[in-house]
Amino acid sequence: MILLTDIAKMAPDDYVGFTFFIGYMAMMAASVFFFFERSSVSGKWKLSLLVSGLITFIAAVHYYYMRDYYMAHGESPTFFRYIDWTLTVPLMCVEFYLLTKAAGAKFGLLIKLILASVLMLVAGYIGEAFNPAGGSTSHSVMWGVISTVGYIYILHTAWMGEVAKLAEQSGDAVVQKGVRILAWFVLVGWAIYPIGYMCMPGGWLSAVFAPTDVDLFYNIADAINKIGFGLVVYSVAIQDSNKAAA
Ligand SMILES: *C/C=C(C)/C=C/C=C(C)/C=C/C1=C(C)CCCC1(C)C
Repeated sequence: MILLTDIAKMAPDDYVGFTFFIGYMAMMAASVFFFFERSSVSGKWKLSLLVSGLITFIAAVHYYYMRDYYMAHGESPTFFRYIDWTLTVPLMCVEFYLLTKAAGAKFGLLIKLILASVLMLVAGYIGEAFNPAGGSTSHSVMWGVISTVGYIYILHTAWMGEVAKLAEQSGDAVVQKGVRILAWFVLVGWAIYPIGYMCMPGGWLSAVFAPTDVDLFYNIADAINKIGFGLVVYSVAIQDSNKAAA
């Protein structure tokens, strides 16, 4: 009931609300696509597609709640946002691990990537959720910088570290290209998140953007990264399955 009255009140220029609704639907549609397409790829890729579908499905469920939270309170659903990321970012690390596993990726690589994402997200959560009323620049910058350490570790691993080296060693052009595109997602797509973070009160961009614009950036970034990542993995899986069948 609350939901229906709030939808009726949604302003035509509520872009944040718009991206919550469209983000929810896009994540749902992408999940259906990845789950169904598992039957089109060869056995060794089915787990990767399942993970792609889980990432967008977990996001869809969180968007369902975040959308309503935003409609009811008109503020950022920071708590749900970070639960979503804490589940989905490690699953994106699993995608890197599965792609390079055939080339010899060790379980330790996955653990290191997950620890770096936990650092990135816990620091980001403290930065946002415990930002003093009215906003504190020193608080947001300090936790933002700590979070960036985790981000740079993942970025480095994907571009120059273990993931990049394993892709190189695999001698498989399809996997190499896939890993390279995912590394671009981490460099460009993931860089949208710190921009959103800086819109919060006290943040470096708070003079230019409204506090709710945090969610505008996060919603756009989530759609690009979660669905995009899954599509890259899907394209690698399809190409490799066709190659094997030929
Ligand atoms: C599906 C969700 C994804 C891919 C989320 C990624 C989130 C980040 C890359 C967040 C990074 C942040 C920083 C690098 C500094 C400021 C705080 C964060 C958490 C927004």
